[in-house]
Amino acid sequence: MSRTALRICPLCEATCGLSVTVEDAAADGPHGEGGGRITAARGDRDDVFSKGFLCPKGAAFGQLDSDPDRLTRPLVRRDGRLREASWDEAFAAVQAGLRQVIEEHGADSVAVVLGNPNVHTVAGALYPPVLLSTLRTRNFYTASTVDQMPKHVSSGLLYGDPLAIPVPDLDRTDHLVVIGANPMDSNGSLCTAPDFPGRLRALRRRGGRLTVIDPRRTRTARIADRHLAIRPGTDALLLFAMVRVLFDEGLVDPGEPAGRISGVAEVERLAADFAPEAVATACEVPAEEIRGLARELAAAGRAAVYGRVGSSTVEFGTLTSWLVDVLNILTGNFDRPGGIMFPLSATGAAPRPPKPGRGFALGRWHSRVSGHPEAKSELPLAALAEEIDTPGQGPGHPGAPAGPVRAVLAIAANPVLSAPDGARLDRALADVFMVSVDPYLNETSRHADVVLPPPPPSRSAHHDFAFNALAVRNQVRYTRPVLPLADGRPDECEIHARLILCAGGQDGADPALVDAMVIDTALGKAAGDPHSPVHGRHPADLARELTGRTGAERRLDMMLRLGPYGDGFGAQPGGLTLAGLLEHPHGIDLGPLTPRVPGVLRTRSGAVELCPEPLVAEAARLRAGLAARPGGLLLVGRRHLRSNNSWMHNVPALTGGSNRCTVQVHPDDAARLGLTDGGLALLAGDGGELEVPVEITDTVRPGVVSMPHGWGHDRPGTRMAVAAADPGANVNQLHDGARLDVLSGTAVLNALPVRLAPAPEEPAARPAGPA
Ligand SMILES: Nc1nc2c(c(=O)[nH]1)N[C@H]1C(S)=C(S)[C@@H](COP(=O)(O)OP(=O)(O)OC[C@H]3O[C@@H](n4cnc5c(=O)[nH]c(N)nc54)[C@H](O)[C@@H]3O)O[C@H]1N2
Ligand SMILES: Nc1nc2c(c(=O)[nH]1)N[C@H]1C(S)=C(S)[C@@H](COP(=O)(O)OP(=O)(O)OC[C@H]3O[C@@H](n4cnc5c(=O)[nH]c(N)nc54)[C@H](O)[C@@H]3O)O[C@H]1N2
Ligand code: SF4
Ligand SMILES: [Mo]
Repeated sequence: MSRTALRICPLCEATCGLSVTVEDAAADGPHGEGGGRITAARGDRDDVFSKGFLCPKGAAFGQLDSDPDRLTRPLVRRDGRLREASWDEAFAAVQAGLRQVIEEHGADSVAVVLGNPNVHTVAGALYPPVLLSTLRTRNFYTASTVDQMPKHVSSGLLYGDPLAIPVPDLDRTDHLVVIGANPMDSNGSLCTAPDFPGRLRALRRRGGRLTVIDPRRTRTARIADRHLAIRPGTDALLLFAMVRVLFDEGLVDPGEPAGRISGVAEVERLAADFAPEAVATACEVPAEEIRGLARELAAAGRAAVYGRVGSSTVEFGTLTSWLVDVLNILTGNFDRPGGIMFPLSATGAAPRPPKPGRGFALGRWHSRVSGHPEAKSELPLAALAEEIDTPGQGPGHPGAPAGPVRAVLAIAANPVLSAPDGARLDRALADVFMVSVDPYLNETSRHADVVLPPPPPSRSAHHDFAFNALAVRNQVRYTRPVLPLADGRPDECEIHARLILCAGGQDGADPALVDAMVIDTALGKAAGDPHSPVHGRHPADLARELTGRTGAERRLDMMLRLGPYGDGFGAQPGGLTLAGLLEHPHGIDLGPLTPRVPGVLRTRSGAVELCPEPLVAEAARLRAGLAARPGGLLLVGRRHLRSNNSWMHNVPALTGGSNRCTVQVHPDDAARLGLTDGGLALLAGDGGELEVPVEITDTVRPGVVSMPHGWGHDRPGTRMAVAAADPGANVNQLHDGARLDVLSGTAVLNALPVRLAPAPEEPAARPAGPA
């Protein structure tokens, strides 16, 4: 019997609605899942946001969902080998291992590592904050510090809230400037917009302009009106020069929010050093192009500057992320339709009267070994290996943990491939007590003492807690699991809840207690808040009103009801509730983005603080480096439409074709270096060297080479047969982990100096392989 069901795609930030064909089966499926499987996936034409769009990854949802290499039972290490165990045995092992480390070495000796899929799962949104407050460790690491942390820091400094990230109002802008992003392949990031390609085409159709700044002629650059093939790592210079042009030519006009912005004159003084002529050589972009772009931005009715990974994972990532917003603000494109705007998510905080906030602090504590400042309570993922493998107390950095990390809880994370110098982390992880919450036995989880596999997405509920706060249109959608769990198998929320109990030494207690405690605390807080619609009501009475089949659903119901569109537990009749949302399986459209300043601001002054002190210091550092002009090859990354970071190379439908791990080289560089297309090259960086097949293409500019990340699936002890058959090489082995954007602790993954030569005839001795 087959039927169709709806499911939001969890595979990238676009959050498309899928209509899946389900083949039900009574018994357990072939791989120990509950009965049934997904046999096809199409775009849901009635989805209020994605309107039928889907990409090749969404189309492969069924294959990805029923990948036979997915783990179905927990694994526990006994006598050095990972063996299948019962869930109770696995959690008992987790608690014993964690409690021993905590009791002997203290709370900070446990590191929590959260990977990217946590922003795509309900469990990843709801439980890690509780886990962290239970563990109370300063060793907290996430994929943000190999990704968007610079944007959090810049938002924290500008707006007082690191989570207040304005997004380009794609559907209403007249000129979009894309810096270091390739949404035609990535489907967009920090800008949730199903059918990003269609939205870009619509921009062109309505007479708007698209400018792309990228060292590669990406698929996004190919549909643009203007492509500036900048020298990698120099965007801060180019953007500063644009700011200078705006001031020089009297084009600064912040518009409506002007009365709420401080520090404009200070920014003008900072920009004085960055005339277009002064930066043109370093950026390898003619001064007139820079001037022209600044003028066009100021002249556009409604324009938005948008920067992503290539503007973030670079030496001046925070400065660049800040300059993106500065340009939007100075040209009057901040917080207005067609510019950059703050979404209002259905589970976010309800708007309240503006008041000065607590501001945003950096460096409240530091890492032990290298003294990296925390940012948003996180330490740099690039520093995890040294925090494990360096003994002793360290030189006494302020607020640093007292000793090394001795246990690692990795949830949906594969840092052995995604972080710099994975080989070092690979060795270090072998020596700690480790728990992985991961569906695969991969390069990272193979080191775990306990692996806790979550069920596949078809058997998980879905709501985009994270991405609705970054979406180009306000809307809300929720989908329940489309297939049942196998008997006794916990969903990922229950896995997280039990992990929290283990961390607190309470294994065996009812995991529902975790949700009950969160609900009790949140309702207590709301009841005590004079601005809340439930002010003065009894938390226990409110809790009884919550609906939902699971603790996570009850929490969603609570957040919706207290949120900006909520029913306020009856105070706003007709407002959102979980029950109401379930009546709209294709979602509820909540309208276009609306201005949110000053309500969204949390700075101490209550204003947008345009020129924060830490960035003044960074600007000085940028200026100091302007004179030096290192030549040589620079490495940048790239993403392939049919891939996602490190974990989709095991899905046959997504492999092959142009989705290959090659080093792309411009024909001029290839000729100069004696490289041939398809031949092997030796690529070397600070951290190591790799042999990689050469792909000669003029889509990379001269002086730039490009390699994708997430490859290197050739380690023993993994269970990903398809990926292992075409393993590729791990580009992050070229990075030694020492280069960071200093303010945010984000690894420099783009604009890395590298050397390239034909590989020697005899295969070179490879860098030390996996243990
Ligand atoms: N050189 C270079 N390196 C990069 C980047 C780059 O551009 N260049 N990009 C960086 C970026 S932007 C990011 S976000 C990071 C990503 O870094 P990571 O988050 O470490 O990498 P992923 O490959 O996304 O790995 C996710 C892990 O989650 C598991 N997983 C998948 N689905 C689920 C699920 O539903 N539940 C659970 N519990 N686990 C699941 C996968 O099996 C995998 O082990 O990589 C970064 N690394
Ligand atoms: N298909 C696919 N989709 C994905 C992912 C994936 O792996 N595959 N990963 C997901 C994740 S975790 C994320 S964070 C997003 C990322 O989404 P995007 O940021 O759109 O993705 P990238 O393709 O990494 O784009 C970065 C671009 O920056 C360019 N670049 C590199 N260095 C510089 C520089 O110094 N200056 C400028 N101006 N440009 C530079 C690169 O050439 C590249 O084209 O994508 C998400 N979606
Ligand atoms: S763009 Fe593709 S991977 Fe991303 S949510 Fe949509 S269907 Fe899924
Ligand atoms: Mo990312």
